[in-house]
Amino acid sequence: MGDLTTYAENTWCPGCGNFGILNAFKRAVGRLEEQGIERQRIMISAGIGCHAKIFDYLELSGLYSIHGRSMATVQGMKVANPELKVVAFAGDGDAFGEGIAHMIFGAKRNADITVVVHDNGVYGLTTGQYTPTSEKGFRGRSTPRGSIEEPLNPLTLMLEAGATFVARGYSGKVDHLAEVMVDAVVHEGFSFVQVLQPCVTFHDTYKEYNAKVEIMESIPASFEDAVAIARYRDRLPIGVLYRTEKPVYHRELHGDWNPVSGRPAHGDRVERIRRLVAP
Ligand SMILES: Cc1ncc(C[n+]2csc(CCOP(=O)(O)OP(=O)(O)O)c2C)c(N)n1
Ligand code: SF4
Ligand SMILES: [Mg+2]
Repeated sequence: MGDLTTYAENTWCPGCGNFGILNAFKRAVGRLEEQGIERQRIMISAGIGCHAKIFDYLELSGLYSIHGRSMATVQGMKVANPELKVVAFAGDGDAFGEGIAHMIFGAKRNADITVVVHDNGVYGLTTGQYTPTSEKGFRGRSTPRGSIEEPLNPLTLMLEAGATFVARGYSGKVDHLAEVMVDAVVHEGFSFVQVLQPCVTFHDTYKEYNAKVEIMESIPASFEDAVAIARYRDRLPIGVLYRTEKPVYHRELHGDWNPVSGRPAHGDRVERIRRLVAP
């Protein structure tokens, strides 16, 4: 078995936080395989942006989606074949701009998917416009005098929307991030991982993150504690903030039936259709 590396040439800027996310996910897949989740059962998708190139750099099955739609794409994969473990990679613009409805409704219905958001607080691929998570005052191509808007807090938003697993990692803490990713994929239900990811070219946050990031010793005791910790600004705790169990969407929809393996044979389907349309 290879190490998931593909033939694609890597075009991320040297020093980009995306490298840490790629390496963490490769490690996570290795650990998932040790737990009996073979890589053939892991399907991925990505939106459009610098983050999305991760799709090209991972030797895994999946579907390259469009801007803001990777989380909808993997929901479809899961409903079609519940035996799969599905992971959507998204940018902060992707997830909380164009695709915000899919994030909220995926969490609300507790779709059994994992969403990894590469949160660099900027539209990287399109060269530096502000996003929903850019801090007030952020200067970029579309906000040369500084953004005048307050940023969204992805963690509190996902907690309130109903996500059953909410975590934060940092691309500069690769091993910790790999552990968080493993827990997210193993979790049955909507798992959201916000990854703090410096963009060295348009939003270099290494200094701030290295000063503020701290690994949490344990999962906060309650939902309210998770919300309070997610609101910290002077420090940035990383790890699992919240985890709970709730019925998952595909089971509520069709119980234990698997539309792929439980699909009736061609002849049976034709017969059923014939009966349905019979006068
Ligand atoms: C519907 C749609 N709107 C806009 C674009 C143009 N577009 C491509 S990538 C991108 C920004 C990506 O930013 P983000 O999701 O934060 O990813 P990053 O590049 O920072 O990793 C935009 C606006 C598009 N491809 N499709
Ligand atoms: S523009 Fe930013 S996010 Fe995109 S590859 Fe370069 S450093 Fe990474
Ligand atoms: Mg971005």
